[in-house]
Amino acid sequence: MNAKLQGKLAVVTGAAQGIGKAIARQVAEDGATVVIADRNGPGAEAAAAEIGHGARGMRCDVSSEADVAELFDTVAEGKAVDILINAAGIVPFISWDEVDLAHWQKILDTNLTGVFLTSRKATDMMRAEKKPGVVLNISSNSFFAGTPNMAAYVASKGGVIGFTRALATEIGRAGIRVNALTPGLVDSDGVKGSPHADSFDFVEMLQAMPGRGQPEHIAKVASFLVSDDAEWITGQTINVDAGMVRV
Ligand code: NAD
Ligand code: 4PL
Repeated sequence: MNAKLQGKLAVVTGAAQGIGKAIARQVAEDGATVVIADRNGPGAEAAAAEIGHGARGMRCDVSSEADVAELFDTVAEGKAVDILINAAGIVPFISWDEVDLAHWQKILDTNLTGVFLTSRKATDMMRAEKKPGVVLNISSNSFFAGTPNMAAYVASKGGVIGFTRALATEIGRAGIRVNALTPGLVDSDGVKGSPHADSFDFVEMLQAMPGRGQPEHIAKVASFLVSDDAEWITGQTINVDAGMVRV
């Protein structure tokens, strides 16, 4: 077993299914103790049981400040986690004519404010203990591509990249690294179950390499980025999309 994350405590949000779940599995296999935090509480617990390695599941809506406070205050009895991976997200398929303020707000609340809330709490706790730590935010290559039918989503994912850069700059002195990862289209549970799944078929033609992105493609890079092998990488956006966009 590769134990590059041995002894680390990691929170992975949105890990009841999809990319987050694959990341939780990979970091657990790489030695970390994992807490799966998801709005879907039973799903979080089921994923944790499936992954094993001492993984635990907790219900947490990342857009709720109270839920996020409760998560981090209970997860290690008030002690800081080593690793925060923000994978919780809503992936909409909605044409521009349908985008109203309620939709915009809902997407921003989870995809961007959720990243702020968890980062706020986790990095405050790390610094209180003078503990080095890592934050990894799952953005999307749709920010570079301007992918259609997801305007609020693309805006939220650009916000995540901007926030990643700013936080990394401010917090590097505390020994905390902050990076973003931008997947291209991935056959996640959410995408496979979407009534619009076929609408993304055009993406494969845009990739340099053929094939459909899988959650495991993302998980391997995520585990590297939160490991000490990436100790000199911070404030960066790592694109993982079979060469669809060249950043
Ligand atoms: P998915 O729908 O399969 O899983 C998303 C998970 O997030 C679900 O378990 C859901 O319950 C959880 N979640 C949603 N809102 C939440 C909230 N407010 N609080 C806590 N948990 C919440 O999605 P996925 O395709 O695996 O996407 C995971 C991440 O990867 C998202 O951030 C998404 O934007 C990003 N991403 C996905 C793709 C893709 O093609 N699938 C591409 C680029 C980026
Ligand atoms: C290229 O983040 O980046 C579809 C769905 N196609 O969610 C995404 C691309 C989707 C993407 C995304």
